[in-house]
Amino acid sequence: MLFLQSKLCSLCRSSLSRKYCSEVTQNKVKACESQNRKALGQPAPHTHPHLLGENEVTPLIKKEEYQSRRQKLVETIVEHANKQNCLSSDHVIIIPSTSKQYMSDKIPYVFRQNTDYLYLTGSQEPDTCVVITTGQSPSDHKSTLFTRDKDDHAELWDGPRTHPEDAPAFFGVDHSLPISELSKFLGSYRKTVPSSNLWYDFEGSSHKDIHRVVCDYIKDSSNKKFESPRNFIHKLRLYKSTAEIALMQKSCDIASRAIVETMSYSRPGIGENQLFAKVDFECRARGAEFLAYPPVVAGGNRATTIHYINNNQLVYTNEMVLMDAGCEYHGYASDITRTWPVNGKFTDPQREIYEIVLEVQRELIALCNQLPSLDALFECMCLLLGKKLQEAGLIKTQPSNTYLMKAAYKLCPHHVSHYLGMDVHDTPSINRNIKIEPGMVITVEPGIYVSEKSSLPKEYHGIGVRIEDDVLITVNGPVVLSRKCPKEIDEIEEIANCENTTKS
Ligand SMILES: [Mn+2]
Repeated sequence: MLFLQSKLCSLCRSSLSRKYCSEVTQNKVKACESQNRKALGQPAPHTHPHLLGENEVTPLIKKEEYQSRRQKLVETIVEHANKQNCLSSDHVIIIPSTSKQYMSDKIPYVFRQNTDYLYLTGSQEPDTCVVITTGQSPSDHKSTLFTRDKDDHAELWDGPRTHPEDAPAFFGVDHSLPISELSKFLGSYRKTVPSSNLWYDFEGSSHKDIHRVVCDYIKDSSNKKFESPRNFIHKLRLYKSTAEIALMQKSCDIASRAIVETMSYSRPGIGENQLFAKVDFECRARGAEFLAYPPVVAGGNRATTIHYINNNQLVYTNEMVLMDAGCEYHGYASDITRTWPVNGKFTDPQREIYEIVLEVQRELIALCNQLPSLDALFECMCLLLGKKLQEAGLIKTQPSNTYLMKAAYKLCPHHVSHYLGMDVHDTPSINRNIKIEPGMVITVEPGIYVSEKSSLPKEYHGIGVRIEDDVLITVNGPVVLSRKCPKEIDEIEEIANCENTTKS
């Protein structure tokens, strides 16, 4: 409706006159107008107005939110240290980015940032680092962001980098220096503050070169105390902010729609690779950067191999597809599993197993109202599965709950839940024995896998079913973020039905 003029826009050179530009084009114009403002090493509001709003460092997450994350980290670390009666009241926290990884000579893997570093800075560039030093009180800590050195040749090949003169305004840090000055910076810090507590993840350092610099720093330092800040960061990451919840909802919406499209696209004889390609395409086409993990696309009895990711077989009629897939949307992961009959019609044994898993999954989501720990939820899954399998006559009748739980665990040998967020298995340093609380996002993913060696009757052999949803815990109860991905039998049969004329 707006594409009436053929005159070129004087600013963005698009075929639209400026007057008739749509909202999207207006954004593009804004980007063109600010072409004289230089590009950074990652999307910024002035170069990527379709992704970022004013003051956002990454989509939906503003500079102030990153500042408050660093503030909270300092507060919790100082509080912890005070309880431990540390000799020094000075603290230095060092969090490196990751480095680029190569699959072969000069051929990089897709870059993925160290999520603890990303959480605290919003910086998406490799070979960078943040150093946070505390002052008299937690509120006068200082954050220094180390950016990659200027390198005209490298920037010509790989694109612009964020330089120290631009970093403080964009990221909201106090100072910025080139990474080549990290060693000098730490050296002079040591001179001013000879004894301080160092918070750095020695065991799981994400960057070789930065690790070397930190090792040199502590070698000549009177630092007496080193501890990893990892668990403190994870404790913050465990509770999602409003912006993070919006991002996770969108990530779940995208993956839900993509799985529905894939279900609808499936037909007997299709390759698992085709279903993989379909879900990948549908996620990216909706704005996800990539899939959050190598998806499981398992036809027939391959579904009983929990981590099957070869995805290179064909799926025949009367077999089911188990798809465990999710995407990463601006740094936030979704993680959904659906199982459907490739021809759109469950066989009786498939339906029987599917119904048991679905009932258990629904009950477990309802149980989230009681704020159990994930481990408690796992025990509930074993017991519920055991009881339902017994009712169906699939396992021996025995009064003992322990027996039922053991028998169920044989058929579902994985945990029922993990935390979800920036990483698929998010905040892994947080124990699963703590009670869940509002603000956390968890998965609920019971399954039944009947291998060919199982003692169950032969007609069940080769059936593998898992149903996985992503659940936000709120004060008003659990909210299923992946609710747009259907899981009821009739809905699934409708979508996967090959005869369905509305099927695209
Ligand atoms: Mn999962």
